[in-house]
Amino acid sequence: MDRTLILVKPDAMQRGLAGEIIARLERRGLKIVGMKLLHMDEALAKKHYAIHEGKPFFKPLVDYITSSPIIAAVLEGTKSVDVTRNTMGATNPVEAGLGTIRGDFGLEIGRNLVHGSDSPENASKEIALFFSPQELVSFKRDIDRWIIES
Ligand code: D4T
Repeated sequence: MDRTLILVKPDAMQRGLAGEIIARLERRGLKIVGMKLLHMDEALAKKHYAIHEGKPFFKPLVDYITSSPIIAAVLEGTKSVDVTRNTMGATNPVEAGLGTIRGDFGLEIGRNLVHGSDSPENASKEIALFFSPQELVSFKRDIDRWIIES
């Protein structure tokens, strides 16, 4: 399964950009196979960002990601991790290219609108943090059509 996890972060939710962000990823051809609105608690935030524990931006990052409800979604499609990350743009919006989500809407690294898994291995782990298998649908790809199987 070529899947990735995205999070529409609190700044994007507060600015009313969730639809715009998801639409951009959908228009590239990625399929939404899971989606939920949730308010991350500190424990989930610390697990999700465990790799950054001990870094100076860790606490602000956890405070920020838990500051309001967010949207978590699982996207499926060819090279979904890479396609999602190049649609998002560089982590620091100042360095993100125009035409990318962060390049078009962001300015601060601590308010960079959207998360996307950075490898297929991490995508699997992150998807399991946010979704049970029963919460995901599977699609059967038939050249240019997608048929919902469940
Ligand atoms: P996420 O994980 O949110 O999709 O972002 P990236 O994959 O693009 O970037 P990351 O893991 O390196 O950083 C996670 C998160 O921390 C914030 N951050 C990062 C920050 O506030 N200051 C920093 O110096 C860095 C490197 C932004 C994204």
